[in-house]
Amino acid sequence: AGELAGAAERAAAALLAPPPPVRLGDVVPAPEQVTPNADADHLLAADTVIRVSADPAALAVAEQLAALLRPATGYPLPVTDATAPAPTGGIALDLTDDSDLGAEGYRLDVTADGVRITAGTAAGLFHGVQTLRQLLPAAVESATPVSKRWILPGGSILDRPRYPHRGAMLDVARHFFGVTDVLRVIDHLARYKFNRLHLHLTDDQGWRIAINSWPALAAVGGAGAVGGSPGGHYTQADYRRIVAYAADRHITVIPEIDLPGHTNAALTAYAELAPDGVAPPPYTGTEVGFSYVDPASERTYDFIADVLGELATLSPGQWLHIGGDEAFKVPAEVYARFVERVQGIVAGLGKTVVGWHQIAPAAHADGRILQWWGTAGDDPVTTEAVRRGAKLILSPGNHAYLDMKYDPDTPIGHDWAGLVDVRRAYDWDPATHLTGVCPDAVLGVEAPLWTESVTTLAEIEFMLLPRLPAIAELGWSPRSTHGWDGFRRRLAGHGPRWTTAGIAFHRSPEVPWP
Ligand code: TNX
Repeated sequence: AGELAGAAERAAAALLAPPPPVRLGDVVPAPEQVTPNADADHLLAADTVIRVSADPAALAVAEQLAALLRPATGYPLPVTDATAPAPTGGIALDLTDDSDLGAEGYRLDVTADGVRITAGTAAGLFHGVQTLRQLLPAAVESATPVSKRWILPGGSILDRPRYPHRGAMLDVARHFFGVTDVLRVIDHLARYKFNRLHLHLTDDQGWRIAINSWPALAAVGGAGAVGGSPGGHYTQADYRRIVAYAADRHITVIPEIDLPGHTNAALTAYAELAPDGVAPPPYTGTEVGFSYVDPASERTYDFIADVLGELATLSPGQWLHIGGDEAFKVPAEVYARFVERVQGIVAGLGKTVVGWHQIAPAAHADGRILQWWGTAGDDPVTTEAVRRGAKLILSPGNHAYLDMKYDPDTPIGHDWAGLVDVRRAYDWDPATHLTGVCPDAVLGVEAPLWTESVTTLAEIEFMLLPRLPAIAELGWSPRSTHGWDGFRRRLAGHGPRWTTAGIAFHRSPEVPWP
């Protein structure tokens, strides 16, 4: 009986105990270098001030930091110019020309007297702010004031990304997701230091971006979705809003117009693009590979030049994604010449072309990027394209696909590339994944979410979390930090953060959630 009472007491004590303090290294993605100093914890206070270099982009990051911290702390956290007289301490955001930190790196120093984030760019400051956010208690995610000791663990972090391309893809064609849903996804990407959002804007089931020169694409081609769900499309103003919101979070949007296949929606709007000149009916199923725009018609290339031209104007980023996957009905030779022409159109617009790895057989074009989505880890055609100069983004279906089921019981998603649980999403190395590809050719990683079976924002979040942070860590953290046990322990601390922020996620049994 005494033993039982002891156990009950211990359980009660565990319930009453404050949650364990966040440690300096408890960050996802894992930072490059962490140097804790147990004697240097810093306590935020009601009179904490945020001081920032006099630079508009840095000032914007300071305002974002204040906006993150104000709701839960209830502190006013005024943002002031670094040169203005202010009490010592507080939080300082410093832009310096320290070239060691690169385009996205930062340094974070926490001492008893104050907190300082140093970076060479506003993007670096922004990533530092994401780290700072994770170092505060999970209650910082609360939308309303919480009474807490807002303590930051003392010490220093030096952090830079392993890869320049850290992306996620959202398929808004199979099911349409409105602007506010996309903005919320961007928020999730920003937390984990992603810097690219690839939007799969067109497919057989829907055309989701208004094109002024071909208005029926969106008006007619955007009307439907998989399973008869409501369709929809972004006006150009909507799209600009997404691009601007992403840019404010140092994320570049990469628009994809999938060509020559996956084009049934376009053909429903413009029969002249169809190989037989007949508009097909709208498609609400989930088969692939049956549709294509007529590669033998000059009108097709006018259409492509117009569409990509408008998108290039709307997209300040460097990249246009031309799809290229699963054009099963187009003969290989015809397909290669088609891709070469489209690559030329993209180059003519001053942009860099990205395509799924099926475009590999086409001739090299300056700077072109292939997105690998295979499951084999070995493909001579892709290897050869890389030898001719192509760069690679890695999205292996059996590790990085967010539409794969976690386990046999996952209610939505696919399993053609196998089940992708959190460990499978995490345990691979982009540098060595594709046999015969030199590590220098790898630009980074991308996690695609196809949405044949995903219909709501909550379902998007359920598929993203907790796998998105796994892909984030592969893209950001040096390989020396890689380790499943450490990762799942750090990841576990994010469960309460998501819950507090009202974000749905999959409580994977592989992760020791508190
Ligand atoms: C293959 S991956 C496709 C998509 C599907 C996806 C489903 C790729 C480039 N093409 O059209 O949505 O599988 O997992």
